[in-house]
Amino acid sequence: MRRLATVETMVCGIEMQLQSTNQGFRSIGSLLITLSVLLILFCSRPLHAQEMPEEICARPHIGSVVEEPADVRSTHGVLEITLTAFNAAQSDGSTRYCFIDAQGRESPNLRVNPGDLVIIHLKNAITEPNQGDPEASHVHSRMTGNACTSGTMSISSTNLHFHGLTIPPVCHQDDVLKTSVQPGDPPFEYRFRIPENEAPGLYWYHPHIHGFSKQQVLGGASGALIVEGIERVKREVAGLPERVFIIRDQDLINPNASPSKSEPAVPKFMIDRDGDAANNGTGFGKPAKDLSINYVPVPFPDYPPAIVQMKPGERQLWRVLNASAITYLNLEVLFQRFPQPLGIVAMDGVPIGYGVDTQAAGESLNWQTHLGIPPGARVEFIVQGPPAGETGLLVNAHGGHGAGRRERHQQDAREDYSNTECSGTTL
Ligand SMILES: [Cu+2]
Repeated sequence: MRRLATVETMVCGIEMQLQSTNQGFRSIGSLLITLSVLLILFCSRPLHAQEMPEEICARPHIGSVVEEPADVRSTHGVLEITLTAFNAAQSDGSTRYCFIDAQGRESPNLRVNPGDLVIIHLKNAITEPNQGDPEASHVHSRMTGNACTSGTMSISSTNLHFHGLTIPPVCHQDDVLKTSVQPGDPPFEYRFRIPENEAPGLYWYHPHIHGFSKQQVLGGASGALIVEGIERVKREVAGLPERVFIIRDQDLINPNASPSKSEPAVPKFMIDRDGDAANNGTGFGKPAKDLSINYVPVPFPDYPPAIVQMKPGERQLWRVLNASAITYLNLEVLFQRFPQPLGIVAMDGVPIGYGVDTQAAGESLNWQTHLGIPPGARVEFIVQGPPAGETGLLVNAHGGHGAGRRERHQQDAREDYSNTECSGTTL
């Protein structure tokens, strides 16, 4: 079992009481001011872009409160946005990738309605990686100058795939075989219409440069796309606060940490060239990848959890995207170590029972205590917050429940994997 996040009840309401109390009791004012400031810091959303405006692909600190991606909504039937692909080499040798809009928002949620027109101006600001890197010179074909027919697949190329949307694989829509935007190219325009009959739910966007998708997705190049209207299909979610959680994997932040005996040992046949596709471990006391939730890293070996805040006992709709390159998730929400019921509303952007029986679909939730989510997949579910004063845990439960269950889950996951929309790659 690996922790991802603690689920904590919010204390924001106390902030106002302390401030008003502070005005009335000047003799202990300094203490109360300190308390107020601490609570305001605890309750307010961290503003990473404003804290570090100069940092490209800025990421929250380990142990941060999980911040939702910014929402960009369509207006009058049109969602128009400029996204720029950036990369940023890190001192540990890893490279971050991200999409940033004109307002500086990283990997925003794109919220659309069926029938909407989507216009994305994609710019490529990726800088060349180290010269001499054999992967950097791994180019499948020469640049042509026309992004539609380029076919250039290199580590500094970019394009967009709209994972799950039923739009045509043609240039300016969802083609990823030829479409490739190079650094210095003029902005490339994506222009397509969300089908009127697109199921409401969670989809996502990421670059799909063949041979390099994995590095870019591991680096964080991904974001959510939400087709609105799920509450009209599933009335149980109407009025619920919703959260968007994007779980990504990345190379180990502490690759030199000592192997841990609590990490599961994986049979050799399970270990592939990525280390281990199920991310149960390399077989040597370390996981293959670290995970992050909305970019808050939760690294091996201590897994210091990110913090998810909820009101006590509050029911919320969690829209969880596994934007990992290789990692299969088996999520559980634990209160006092007990897995809590999670009411599945939709999988892979399609509400349960959608299109089968409208009446039955409108009233059906699928209650489970753990959720197997292969790379690229999405699960949307209702979760209830812990009681006041209690803290829950969001965990990736691989390895915590005995080998039998683990192997069964891996089989399930591997079967699911063959059904993901991006065939032929690890995504
Ligand atoms: Cu995909």
